[in-house]
Amino acid sequence: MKLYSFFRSSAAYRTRIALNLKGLAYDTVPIHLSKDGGKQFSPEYKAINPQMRVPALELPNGDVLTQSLAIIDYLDEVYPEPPFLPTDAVQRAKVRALAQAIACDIHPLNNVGPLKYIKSALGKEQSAIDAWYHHWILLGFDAVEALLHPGPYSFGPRVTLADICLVPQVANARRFKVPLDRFPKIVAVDAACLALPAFDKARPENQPDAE
Ligand SMILES: N[C@@H](CCC(=O)N[C@@H](CS)C(=O)NCC(=O)O)C(=O)O
Repeated sequence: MKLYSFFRSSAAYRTRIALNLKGLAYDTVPIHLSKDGGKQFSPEYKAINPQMRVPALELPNGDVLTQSLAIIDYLDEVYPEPPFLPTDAVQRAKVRALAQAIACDIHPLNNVGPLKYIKSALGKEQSAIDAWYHHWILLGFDAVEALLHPGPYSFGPRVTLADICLVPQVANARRFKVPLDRFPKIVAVDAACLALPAFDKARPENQPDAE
């Protein structure tokens, strides 16, 4: 398998964690999101992922999957061990809700494209962009903190999809110096996950394209 990835991309980070948890080997194809205006916009990459975003996962038969949550679902369906969702339907819904709170509500607001647009098209200063970034993470994390039941992972003793989404979002928050002291549960879950080799290996600084 080939993973089109960027070391700092949190959507790619989710996918790397999922691949590592399933014990699947893959080759990383780095797509630099800012060099030369962004390699994601090259015609070659657009042919791979018309959405011009990472990640994309190319399967051995040449099929290309996009959207980290869809890729992670695929991996969980095809490689069921260890499962990313609990067996109980209510717990499954809670895990998915936390994953979606991050992937659908928090992450899009502080993604590269929208931040670039605020800066160049709307002409905002970096301080305004940082304030925007902090605002949406803090608001989102207030809800995430209330939803978590660490034990030691987001929803008990097994890693789930919720952890796969949470850890990369915490990494983003730390990179942008968002204070995390009011989120003790988030910080504890993050630390428990990062102690696992599958999470550690997926960290941005451990990627072949890390800068
Ligand atoms: N919902 C998508 C988000 C993918 C995404 O937006 N990736 C970002 C990096 S984290 C990207 O490639 N951005 C490029 C751009 O906005 O130009 C997923 O989960 O895969």
